[in-house]
Amino acid sequence: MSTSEGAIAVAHPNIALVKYWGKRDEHLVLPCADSLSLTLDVFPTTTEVRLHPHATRDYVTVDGVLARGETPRRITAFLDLVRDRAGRTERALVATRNTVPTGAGLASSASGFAALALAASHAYDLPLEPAVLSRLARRGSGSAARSIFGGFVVWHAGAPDAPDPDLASYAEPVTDARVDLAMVVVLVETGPKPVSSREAMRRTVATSPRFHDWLAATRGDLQAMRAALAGGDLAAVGAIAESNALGMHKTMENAVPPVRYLTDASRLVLDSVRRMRHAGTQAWATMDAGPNVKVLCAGDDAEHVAYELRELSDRPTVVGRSGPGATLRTGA
Ligand code: 2P0
Repeated sequence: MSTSEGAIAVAHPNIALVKYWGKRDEHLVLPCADSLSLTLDVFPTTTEVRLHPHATRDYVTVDGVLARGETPRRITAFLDLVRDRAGRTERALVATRNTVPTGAGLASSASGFAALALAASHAYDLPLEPAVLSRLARRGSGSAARSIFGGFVVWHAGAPDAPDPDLASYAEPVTDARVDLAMVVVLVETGPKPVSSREAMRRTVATSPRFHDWLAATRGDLQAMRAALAGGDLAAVGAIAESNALGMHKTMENAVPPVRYLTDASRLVLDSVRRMRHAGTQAWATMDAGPNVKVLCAGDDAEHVAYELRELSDRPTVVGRSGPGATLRTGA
């Protein structure tokens, strides 16, 4: 929905097959390397931005509860970017709802800032074309740049020596992918993250002796992943994604002090995935800044893989498939 004074937008999380881990510019949220993801059709975030001309500050509710601290601070900083560009000054009421199970650590900042970017740009009468919206969402949270688009998406880091590096770093759909990929999310644990991904990335860049090797490896993975998607090679997609995720975790585990998101329970799921693979099921794992494991498989195998993982891990599973980009909600 979009009127002169408010808009509602919906966006979904994305899971990276080739990860973003490390910024070269914190203020502009510019990554060190390109990344590539699949936007899912589960766990949407719905965000309403309504202008409030008489308010002296922004108000933010998350799932109906007034938010305090870091969340409203980041949202106000983001709205300031939109207001600057639109030449507007009104404060706003921002109401956001997630359907992610509490503490699932499932990229709610990606869906959250993608939905906020779309709703806020319309509320402030600043409709933006998708690549520009992606650059804007990036300023809220890097991975949000990718959730502007559906399906497979590549986020360009942009050349460090570009005349305006901000202009060069945006996401766009991968149009030649020929793989039907599903992701079975295994909800390993709930609870807050030990360290935010922002701080964890900062620490990894500054202290991990593996960081430069990680960058070289992930750049190679990106090229190989694009070829595997275009070639319809599911086994290569799965193998590259799993090795990229393990490499990212190893890199941050070598930071000082180490960043450890994977728990014993995560490692048990990883073992189950390996055993399933040895038994002939095409399945590979990826993990982000939290203990949950997402298991990649063919779309046709997803229900069977979800069933097996539920039996093996005794944890809930959710099947995610290729989902849409951020959309305005109409008729609200
Ligand atoms: C990714 N992650 O590519 C990587 C892999 C988590 C692991 O992007 O600091 O919330 O707001 O730009 O995007 C999570 O970090 O971090 C993330 P900021 P973001 O999906």
